[in-house]
Amino acid sequence: MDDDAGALPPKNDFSAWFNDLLWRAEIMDVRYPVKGLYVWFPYGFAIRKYVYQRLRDLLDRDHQETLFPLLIPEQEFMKEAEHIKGFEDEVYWVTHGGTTLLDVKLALRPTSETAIYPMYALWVRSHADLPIKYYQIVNTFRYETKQTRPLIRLREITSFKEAHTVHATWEEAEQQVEEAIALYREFYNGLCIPTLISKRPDWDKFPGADYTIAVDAIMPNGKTLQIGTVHHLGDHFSRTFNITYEDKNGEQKLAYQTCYGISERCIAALISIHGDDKGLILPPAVATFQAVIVPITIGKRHEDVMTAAQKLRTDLTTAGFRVKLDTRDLRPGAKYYWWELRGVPLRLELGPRDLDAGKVMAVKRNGEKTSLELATVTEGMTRVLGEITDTLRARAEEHTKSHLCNVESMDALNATLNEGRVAVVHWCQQRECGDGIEEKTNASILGTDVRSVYVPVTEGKCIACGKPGKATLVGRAY
Ligand code: P5A
Ligand code: ZN
Repeated sequence: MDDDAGALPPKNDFSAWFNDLLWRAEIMDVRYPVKGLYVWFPYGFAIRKYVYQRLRDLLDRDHQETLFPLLIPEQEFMKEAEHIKGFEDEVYWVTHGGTTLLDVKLALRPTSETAIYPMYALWVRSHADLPIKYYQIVNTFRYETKQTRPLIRLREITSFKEAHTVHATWEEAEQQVEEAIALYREFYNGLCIPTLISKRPDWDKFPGADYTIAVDAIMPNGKTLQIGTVHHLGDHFSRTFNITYEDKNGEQKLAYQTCYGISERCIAALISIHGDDKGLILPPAVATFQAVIVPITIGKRHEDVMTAAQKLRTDLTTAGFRVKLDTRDLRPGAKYYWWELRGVPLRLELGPRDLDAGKVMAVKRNGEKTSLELATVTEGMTRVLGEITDTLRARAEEHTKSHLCNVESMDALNATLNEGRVAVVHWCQQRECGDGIEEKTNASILGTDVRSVYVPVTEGKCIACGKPGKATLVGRAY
């Protein structure tokens, strides 16, 4: 990478900071010559690997991983009316095989309901087959017309985790929605990303769903990013695709379904929420390297220090840490700068004096220093990495708390949004008032029934009409 091309813009110039950091920290290259498609650098792809491994581990507790085809025949795609309406403007079509026009057009999956559910219809026979809880992690394609951005709004979503479940009753599907929300909460807590979880208004639910629960994060500029959704599909798709089962009394019954998804937006949130003016800050759980060892060698102690640094690396690697030993022929200062930009949580500086004292200097990404005993270095690492995680989580929570504001009038709402904050208002849940609020503020109603410690469930007068209303999040969304 070319580190000489000026400095990273400050984080308060968020868009510039984000775009610049993606290439400087070697996460994504945005120069691929198709709009909305981007390339993962190996360093960024390693972060993705650790993030998605956590997601897999959570799902694997009671889901099974599967893999469906990318191409969906037109007849299947066109079966569910609401779903088509929601996606028809976003679908890429494959129309030719070589020079031959295909008999049946094939859609590149924008999401896989219409690929998976015809197969579920074949697989589900009796109540004993239920519930089904499968997921896949695949690329999906959406011809997005809003401004595309790396990791945030892609035309090829490279890392789409979609889970699709089938249940005997509406209530069991509702229970699954709750479990999926709990799972996403745990996932994001592991990434130290505070979430706002709420029920989307009816006009903003997933095409073909009974209702949608969304997970939003507040980005540094106060805009919200939808970083996951959980949908109760009722029997909309099971009717269309004929997913039925024989119940205990031998009767044929319609099944009920849910689906829920997360994309690489989780990594956009991770980078944005934790980073600072110096660059990336990665939580140890998903850092490409959890620590970098920088040997400080001078004169004739070079060999000693290098030998000790290699031993340190071996000890830490054996204990399960991801560690990089930076032996490049660069000044230590240049190495510090390099690894700070790339967000490594801990730097281990090892020089002759540390060595003689049986110690190594551990410097956290925020500059805090602690001296660790070499003899018990793995315990020391565990403790310090734990502290780093706690600090990051607390810092992110503070950001979220300070970007939420209770608002009781339209004027105050506009002011709050313009300050880059997310508002909590009361809203009567009527579409008319919702449209009014959105138009007057150029913002979105994110949702009601907010599940967040920062947003108590309250009732009050609708800020548009004065009738009784529920606590509702309003924000400017990506
Ligand atoms: C749930 C999984 C679905 O597609 N079908 C299977 C359901 N829901 S969704 O809300 O449309 O998408 C799930 C999540 O994916 C992210 N997302 C995107 N990320 C990057 N670029 C895009 N173009 C994009 N579109 C959706 C969102 O986080 C969304 O919640
Ligand atoms: Zn109202």
